[in-house]
Amino acid sequence: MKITSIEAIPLAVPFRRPFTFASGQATAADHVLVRITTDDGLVGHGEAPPRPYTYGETASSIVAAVRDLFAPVLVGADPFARERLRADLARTVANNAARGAVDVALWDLVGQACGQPVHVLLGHAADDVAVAHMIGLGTPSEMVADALEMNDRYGVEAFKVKVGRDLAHDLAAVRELRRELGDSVELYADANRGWDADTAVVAARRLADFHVTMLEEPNPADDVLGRRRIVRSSPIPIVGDESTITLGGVARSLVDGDSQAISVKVARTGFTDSAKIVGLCEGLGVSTMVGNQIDGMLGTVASTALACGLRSLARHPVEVTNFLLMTDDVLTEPPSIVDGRAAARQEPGLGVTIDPDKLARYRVDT
Ligand code: MUC
Ligand code: MG
Repeated sequence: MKITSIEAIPLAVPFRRPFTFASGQATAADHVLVRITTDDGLVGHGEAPPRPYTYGETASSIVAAVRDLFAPVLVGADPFARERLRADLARTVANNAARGAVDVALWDLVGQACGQPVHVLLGHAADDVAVAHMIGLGTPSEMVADALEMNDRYGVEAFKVKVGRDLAHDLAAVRELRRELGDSVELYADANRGWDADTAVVAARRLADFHVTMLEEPNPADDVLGRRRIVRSSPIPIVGDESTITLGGVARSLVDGDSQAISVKVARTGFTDSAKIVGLCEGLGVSTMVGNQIDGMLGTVASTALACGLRSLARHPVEVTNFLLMTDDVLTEPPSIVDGRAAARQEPGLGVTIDPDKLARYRVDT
């Protein structure tokens, strides 16, 4: 099997409401659909969500990276040669979302060629996983209303609460969430680097008082000594997310003592490097969990497949609810969440079909 073409198609799908966090705000899904076609007629898909405030990529940079840097490496190659392709693609530094989407599309192709779903190829740890919902910044009552709706409507019982603003405001929101949701739900927090180290040291202790289980990216990890001070004094694990975006970066962060658990995102490390990161962390006794790069529907299907594929990831609730922000998308069948769980698709590859009318409606390159 040989790759004959690779396309990067920019899309624009409106959100129902903006999603806000300490380092930025997303107002629409300006994602890039990556489509790889082979000489035997198979078509694999991946989705790249640009997050300029986190990684510097834009839809235009993703289209250019796929077209100018990755396509010349991929056309003519065998999608099964994933290790060789990984090394070739890694010669381009950064551009993580672009490379992640290419890797997802390659696994989609391999799964289709083998007649196996991706989560089965990865290791088939589970067929479904518990879901976590990420609550964006807002007033305490807005944040509580969001959580209660996800709990009532979808049965979700784990919530990642965005924090990283004025600490009193963040603590008021967490207090309200704990009071309204009760003691049995899991709350964990993500500051997206919004605090300085002194604030974060206090925040970690106060959050633990509300039985918050983990704290993600409390401050910029580049504030090296400040970050280590937070890790040393925190009663709850400090999770690396945007500071741990490559295999080597995860290793360095763990060795240096900057993080104690790792958020793994298929949107930036695809399946191949996500699996390597999980293996590294397993060997070190470090917990991993599937995070969400404000993924669209295709990315959500991929994240669920990753979690169902690998046992360490299947253990913690998986962040796969952000697609609900989208008014629509290009898949014929949206992901579903039932009784707080998301199921892996059982069809070969990712099991997704692109709706041609929706693609024509939402693509912005014509
Ligand atoms: C997260 O976990 O930080 C917000 C920006 C981004 O790139 O990912 C999200 C969620
Ligand atoms: Mg995060």
